[in-house]
Amino acid sequence: MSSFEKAKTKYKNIGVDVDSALAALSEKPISIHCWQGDDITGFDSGGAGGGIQTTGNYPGKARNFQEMKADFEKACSLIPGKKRISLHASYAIFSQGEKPARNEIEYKHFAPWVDYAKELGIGIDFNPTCFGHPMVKDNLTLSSPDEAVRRFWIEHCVRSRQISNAIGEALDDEVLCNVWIPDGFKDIPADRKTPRMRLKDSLDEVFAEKLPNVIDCVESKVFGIGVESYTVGSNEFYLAYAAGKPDVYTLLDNGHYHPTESTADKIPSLLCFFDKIPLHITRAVRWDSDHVVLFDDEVREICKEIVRNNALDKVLVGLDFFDASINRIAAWVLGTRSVQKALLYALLMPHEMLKTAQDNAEFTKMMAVMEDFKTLPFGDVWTAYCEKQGVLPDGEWLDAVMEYEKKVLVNRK
Ligand code: RNT
Ligand code: ZN
Repeated sequence: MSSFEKAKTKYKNIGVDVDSALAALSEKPISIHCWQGDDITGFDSGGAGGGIQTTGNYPGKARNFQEMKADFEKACSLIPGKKRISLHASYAIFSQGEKPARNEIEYKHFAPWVDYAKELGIGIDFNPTCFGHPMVKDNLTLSSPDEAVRRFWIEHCVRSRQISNAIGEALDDEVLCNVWIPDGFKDIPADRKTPRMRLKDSLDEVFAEKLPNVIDCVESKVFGIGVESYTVGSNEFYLAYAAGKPDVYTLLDNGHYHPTESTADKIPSLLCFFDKIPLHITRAVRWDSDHVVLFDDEVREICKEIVRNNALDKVLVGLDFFDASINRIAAWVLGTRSVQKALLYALLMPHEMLKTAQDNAEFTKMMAVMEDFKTLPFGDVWTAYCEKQGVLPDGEWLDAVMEYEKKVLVNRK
């Protein structure tokens, strides 16, 4: 008997069917963020900013569309299951001599991405880029008191939604369009409400047009570097905003809450009221540092909540990390595979038995079953999944990345 067959029997003994877990996992798309490929530099000379930053200077980052495509494809070849690519507006592709402002971008600037997505057979998600730009004034965009600034970013977000819709039409798909803005103050504000009222008005304009191929969402945050004291788009603000708008959802980024808050626990709360929950899975080390996602407790808890609430089709799983200190392709592969591992881990749990135990107040049984589950042969199931999906298992994929680094990345000077 192979180790996989033995593992299957062990899971069967606790009432779990491994084959259906693997089938469910293979159907769940993960939206992989393009910005890990070049440290959020983008193609329109904007770069990061607005309280987010990469650290590190690992050689070989993608410098243009061609290089990013090649790198992303390399990563995809080592990642099992379904994928999507999450684009930022700053990754627009302009033809020679053309340089439209961010409030002038059009679908045609993303059509090459659509061709690429078609080639790979993957979907696209989209993000307006409201940072790393001279029109961010005094750390404000959609909440700015300067009407020219506010209008500029409203136009940018409107265009981003229209582009998302056109991408969705071209791919016969729905495109998640996520609005995150860096707006905030470094020091104690004198007025916390007026900027929020301006943001509310801006969002109303941004979301005014109904677009059938777009899933709209807003992403809150606690603080950023340089904007430590106050964030206009706080959790309460956006949660209330989304609750009042039937077509706007609130995105959970697990780096955007106070360190002892559980993002996993927010999922079942939101599921009581929303039919979709977009996620940015990241790893916050002491702050929203956006380290590469690992197969750790936090990610496992998030995935347990997705799976045990039968919400695989409701929770839109996206990634958001940017580490410039390690091989960027390995970062993509590790981060994505970690989330998939956590989903598989959750799919292998005997949720019905545990829920019944909870209802029967059998808390001793609950604790023991959860604890014993941890030493079941999960690794054998994951390895078998990688094999079935035709991707290298743990312990082998890194060689492929290193070979690519030697052949391709080191030549990028
Ligand atoms: C910033 C937000 C946001 C960005 C990306 C690049 O704190 O998490 O999602 O990381 O849009
Ligand atoms: Zn995020």
